[in-house]
Amino acid sequence: LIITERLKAAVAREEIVPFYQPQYSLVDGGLVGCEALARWADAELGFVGPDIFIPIAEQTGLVTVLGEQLLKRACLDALTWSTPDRGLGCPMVCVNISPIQFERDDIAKMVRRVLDDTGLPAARLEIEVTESVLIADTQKAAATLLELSDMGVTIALDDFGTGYSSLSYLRSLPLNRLKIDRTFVRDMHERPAQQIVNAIIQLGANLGLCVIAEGVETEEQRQMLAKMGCQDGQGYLFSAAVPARDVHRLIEAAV
Ligand code: G
Ligand code: G
Ligand code: MN
Ligand code: NA
Repeated sequence: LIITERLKAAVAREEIVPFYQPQYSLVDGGLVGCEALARWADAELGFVGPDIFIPIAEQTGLVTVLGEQLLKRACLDALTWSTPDRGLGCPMVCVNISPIQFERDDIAKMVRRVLDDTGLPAARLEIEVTESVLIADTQKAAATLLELSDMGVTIALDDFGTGYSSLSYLRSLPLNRLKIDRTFVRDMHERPAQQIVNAIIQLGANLGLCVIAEGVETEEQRQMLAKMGCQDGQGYLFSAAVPARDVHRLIEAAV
């Protein structure tokens, strides 16, 4: 298949790069983090979305090399976000790890290697996993997350509330953050979704987890979330993912 061949070449040339979507505190407006989202512009195929090429990378095994490449790039980019006067106040970098990659590779070892190679402090890195990483081999997944956590890397549970959620994960895993799936935020004008969002926020608060809402698109949603006590938000209301070179503008614009 042509796309697989193009993808192979793009990975070899390191043409797939992270863009960054900012995450803001709904309390004080501060820029708390940037989620790395893979972007590929191919000379022949044009723009190809990660929803297309990540699954292909998973099927072909390319995801191992691509995943490490993107993580390394993200760590190097994040190092340029630190300004001396801000110190630890500089934004975290949040990187998605594919469930397939999580299952197949030794992710803890890979992350350790990348942190050592780049010199990014572990505390600046957040790894985003979905609940599906816990399905195949819960014991192994838990051990890997614990290893990451012991390094000082923080762990976010992505797309929370969809998929095969089991609340027991929340007490047995070293999680730092829940990301409320954007479908709930989208439907928040309706009672049920609003109640679910509220319940997740309360759950997070009771468990000492930070909660971030994904897919915040309207001012109304932002205000509702803030009123409900949701710490952070991310979405088109604030910004779509931007190229690495534009992140400094987001840093300067934030309060
Ligand atoms: O950025 P966008 O909304 O188009 O992303 C579509 C999907 O691809 C999302 O589910 C997102 O989590 C996933 N995705 C984007 N970038 C990466 C990445 O670097 N690694 C992995 N594993 N998934 C990614
Ligand atoms: O699965 P994950 O949560 O990593 O997916 C992130 C995806 O969500 C990216 O593809 C990103 O482009 C997309 N995204 C980011 N903000 C918004 C938003 O406000 N609305 C919608 N519909 N998608 C968003
Ligand atoms: Mn994500
Ligand atoms: Na998500």
